Amino acid sequence: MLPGQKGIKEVADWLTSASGSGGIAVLTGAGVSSESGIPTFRDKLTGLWEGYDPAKLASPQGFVANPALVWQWYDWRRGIVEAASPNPGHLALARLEQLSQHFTLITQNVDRLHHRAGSKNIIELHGNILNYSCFSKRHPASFVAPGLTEPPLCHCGSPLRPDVVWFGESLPAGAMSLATDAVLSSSVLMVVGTSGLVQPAASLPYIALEAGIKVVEINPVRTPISDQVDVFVEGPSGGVLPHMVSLVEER
Ligand code: BV8
Repeated sequence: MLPGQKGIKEVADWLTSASGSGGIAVLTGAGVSSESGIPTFRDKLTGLWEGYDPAKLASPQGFVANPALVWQWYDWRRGIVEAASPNPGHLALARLEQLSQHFTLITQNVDRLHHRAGSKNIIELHGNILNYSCFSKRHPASFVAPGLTEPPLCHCGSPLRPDVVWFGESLPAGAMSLATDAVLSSSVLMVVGTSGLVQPAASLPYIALEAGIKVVEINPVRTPISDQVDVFVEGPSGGVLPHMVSLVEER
């Protein structure tokens, strides 16, 4: 049997027993949305933005240096997100949650596709691109007229920005401790579609490994944790996850 296939059956056994008692935690990154047509952070961004460093645009410094450019970059991304649909990988994770007594989905993604796929217990570590915030509060998408080419001012006088966590900004209060607790109270952590480069989210698999929790990684490309996890399944999440969850449903 191919190692990948053997891994999938073994993981299905672990998920079946974890769904009953131990609990399942999942950490997702941009890769889980790539089959929905949303560019990941570190693949080449096509079109107008080629050659820009996303980490520079996704930062307070980048916004202050060129608010119109950052505003248009997020407007472009928001358009892609709004036109995208959850893919079979998102749907499989929502199904796995229905099959599990204790299930937490921790995502680095800001596209809300897990919510649209039907997942319920979600921790968004990096915010939500469809909303806005200013330096004092959150604002819903409806607060801003479409088609602007630079950030409008909030009535508090500060410029509006996307409601996401930029590099150099702290995560939402309590998000990391909630995520860490969810990982430590599970018997399996699935790490899906992340390059494992962004902290502190990237520390979660190591926390699980330290605690002796089984860690399963799904990614078409090996990452810094691939040699340390219990099972590395090489493949796209949109193909691997539905197959894995169908094996759990058969048991
Ligand atoms: C913070 C929102 C306190 C914005 C994002 C140590 C500790 C703490 C902080 C740091 C630290 N070291 C450095 C830092 C600073 C920084 C950081 O981590 N820098 C890195 C780049 C070195 N961290 C921070 O600033 C964080 N804040 O800790 O506050 C602090 C602050 C400063 C200094 C110290 C402490 C805030 C980080 C949040 C940044 N915001 N997003 C936006 O979206 O515009 S992060 C951004 O990257 C996205 O959320 C993205 O999801 C995330 C992580 O990337 P990935 O999801 O992994 O995506 P990537 O493209 O990299 O990889 C995609 C993967 O998918 C690949 O592996 C690919 O093979 C795979 N794939 C492709 N197709 C598929 C697939 N997998 C499965 N199926 C497929 N079909």
